Amino acid sequence: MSSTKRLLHALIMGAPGSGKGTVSERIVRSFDMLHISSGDILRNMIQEKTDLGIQVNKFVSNGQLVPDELMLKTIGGELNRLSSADRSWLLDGFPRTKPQALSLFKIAPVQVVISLDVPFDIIVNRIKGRWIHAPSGRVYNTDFNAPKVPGYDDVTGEPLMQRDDDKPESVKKRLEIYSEMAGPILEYYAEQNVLVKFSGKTTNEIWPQVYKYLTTRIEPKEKLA
Ligand code: G5P
Ligand code: MG
Repeated sequence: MSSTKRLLHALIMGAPGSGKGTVSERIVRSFDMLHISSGDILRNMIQEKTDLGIQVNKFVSNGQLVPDELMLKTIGGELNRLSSADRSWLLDGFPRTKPQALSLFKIAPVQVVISLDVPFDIIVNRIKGRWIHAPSGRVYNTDFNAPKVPGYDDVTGEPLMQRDDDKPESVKKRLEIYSEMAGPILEYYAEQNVLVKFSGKTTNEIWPQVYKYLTTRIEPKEKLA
């Protein structure tokens, strides 16, 4: 098998609103990779009001991190499934703390960490216009990638919603937590030589760089439009 056909286990990191979900959607459209978002998993549990969903809701809706032990309970099964999956995958939103990174290393080491670097003042503005389709995790923005019919998902036609944690006070808290927590994790992955940083003010500026890089690691299923 040629090296470009090998399975790729990747993470996407970046501040809240930096475009992880948006870039991930483009990655899975262009490359045969599974996208697993810890935030989407948590929001689905919260919406379904499962026992774990009720426990995590108080943290998520206030913009706080879910404690590590509880987080591992919610996502541990998914990580074990990934470790034995015969697919390339892209994990979005996990790990968020050094202990989470160490747990992930034991279950499923990663070969690439895509780090998105977008200025915070730009992020605050774009989060105000975010709408999501919660069941799929598809993400829209009234200024950037508006749905075809305002308020409804392009694929299913179901109603879109705004996230509880997109209230300005929660966004501020999430950005503060990211500034505090991300450094040690980025350092940890830099030491492993798997960290690749992509900087820009818009997703359209960042995406071609990510696409070009990933083509050096995995065969694309479609050419960049
Ligand atoms: P999440 O769900 O992981 P965050 O806070 O890390 O949430 P978020 O908010 O989902 O990240 P994103 O995915 O980086 O942001 O960004 P996005 O949704 O793609 O883009 C943001 C908006 O900008 C969208 O409206 C998009 O359309 C628009 N946009 C994109 N590009 C552009 C552009 O170029 N221009 C413009 N104008 N707009 C653009 O985590 C949520 C919570 O879950 C818990 C925590 O409570 C967390 O706060 N959680 C965990 N807790 C502990 N440990 C973990 N591992 C956890 N994972 C989740
Ligand atoms: Mg996201």
